[in-house]
Amino acid sequence: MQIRNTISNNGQAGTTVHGGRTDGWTREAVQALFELPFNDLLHRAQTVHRLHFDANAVQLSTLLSIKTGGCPEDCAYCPQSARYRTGVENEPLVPLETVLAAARAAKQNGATRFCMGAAWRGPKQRDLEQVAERVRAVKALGLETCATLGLLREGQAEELKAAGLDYYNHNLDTAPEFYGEIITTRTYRDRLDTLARVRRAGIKVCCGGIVGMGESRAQRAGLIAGLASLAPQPESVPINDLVRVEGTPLEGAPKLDWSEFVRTIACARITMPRSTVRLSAGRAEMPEAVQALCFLAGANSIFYGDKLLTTGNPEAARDRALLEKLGIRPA
Ligand code: SAM
Ligand code: DTB
Ligand code: SF4
Repeated sequence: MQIRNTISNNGQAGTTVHGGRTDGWTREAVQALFELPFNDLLHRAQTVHRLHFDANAVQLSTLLSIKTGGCPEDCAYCPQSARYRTGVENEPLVPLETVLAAARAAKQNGATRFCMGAAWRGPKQRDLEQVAERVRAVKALGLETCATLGLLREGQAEELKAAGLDYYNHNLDTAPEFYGEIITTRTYRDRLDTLARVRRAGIKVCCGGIVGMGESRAQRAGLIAGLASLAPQPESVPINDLVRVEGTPLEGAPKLDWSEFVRTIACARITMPRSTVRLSAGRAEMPEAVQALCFLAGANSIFYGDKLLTTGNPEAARDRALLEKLGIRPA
């Protein structure tokens, strides 16, 4: 009964309120959302979406891997871990001018945010200075800046903030009890600590996860509940459908049914009504109709550009055509 009350309340869970934001989503309440009939779930998600956003606008973020491969961590999904033979080589930091050229091209193509990713456990001091230089330069082009560099130590987030970093991406990745089957070299707690440092430094939080790693529906609900319970909730929530890369331990993970992916997006939208929900990795293999359902379920951002970090993404021109077909304005 409690769950019914919670989910019939237009997506606003009712237990704890911080600064006007609700964050009391239990895993059980999220699981009850997952179990709604598909049409009911989408209707609810779209209703919540329209309370807080223009339903016909989608934000465009372009990714660039500024430091590829050779990562010491063991994330089972990741082609950049040095532990797996995936064909991704360990490369040096991309020079400032190359980053700037990519950022200019992204802006020219209509992206509003430029996200720089590095395959590090976390940045060393020298790394951080070099990233700060790149953040300053990208920001000066008039783009929003985002970085994903791994775990941050005390003081590092402040340095990034001072350089003009708008967002820091650091994902919870999955439910706490499934986490240990995916990553052993950093804990869920480590991730929460980095997120707290980002928040304290006044940088906006981009935090999401991956589905399709062999987790159960209850664990997908656990991921969403974990994200929704962050206080304040993340400004940006990337939902990735696992890109199964040959050579990684998850290369043979069973593909998640499209309807379950759309449900995950809808649950993120309902539980994090004011967050931007990004339809992230996995679009290269996703039919346009499924992407359209994700927008209907409340996704209002995509990674835009021909490449994610090391894997493919739909061509920018195709994405522009898709948005045009749906009457969606790039934002
Ligand atoms: N090394 C940093 C870290 O892990 O914190 C930043 C880069 S890492 C590649 C950023 C995120 O990309 C991961 O947390 C994960 O959610 C996502 N990701 C990596 N490989 C993926 C894959 N094969 N499919 C879907 N998402 C993936
Ligand atoms: C996020 O959640 N997804 C992006 C971004 N944050 C950095 C990364 C997706 C990576 C997919 C695999 C690859 O291209 O290497
Ligand atoms: Fe390294 Fe990040 Fe890949 Fe994990 S997800 S192996 S930390 S690059």
